Amino acid sequence: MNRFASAALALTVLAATAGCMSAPSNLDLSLTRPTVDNKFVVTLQPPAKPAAINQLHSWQVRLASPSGTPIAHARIKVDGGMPQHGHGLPTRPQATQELADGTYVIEGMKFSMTGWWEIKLAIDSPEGVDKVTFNTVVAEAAAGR
Ligand SMILES: [Cu+2]
Repeated sequence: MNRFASAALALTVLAATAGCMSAPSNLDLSLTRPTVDNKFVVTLQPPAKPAAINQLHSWQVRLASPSGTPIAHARIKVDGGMPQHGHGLPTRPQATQELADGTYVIEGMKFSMTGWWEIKLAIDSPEGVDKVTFNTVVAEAAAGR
């Protein structure tokens, strides 16, 4: 094998390794999930149009009991980050409004790069305290504009 061929091979191996750092293929991307202790069922609603990288966007969270009763007057703390990169969210999103039917608005969401992000919600309500983690994959397509 000549030097050029082995360099090309090394590059191929490098590309394959970088490929492994893309989001795990078995990620649970469900937008409706039970909380860790099954006190609530949480539905996360992303913006209608995927937000561009480094642009602020709002999400909505719908909070219900396991039997479907909306949970009002909850406080929701938002945390998250990229598990594969070891960094958190670039902003500190806040639940700023409570709409009807246990729906809350989260403002200040921002993704600074493509890939696998976790969105972690800590819920504190008159019905109890619990938490839930959602996975979201920010795709290249969303990064375009
Ligand atoms: Cu990252």
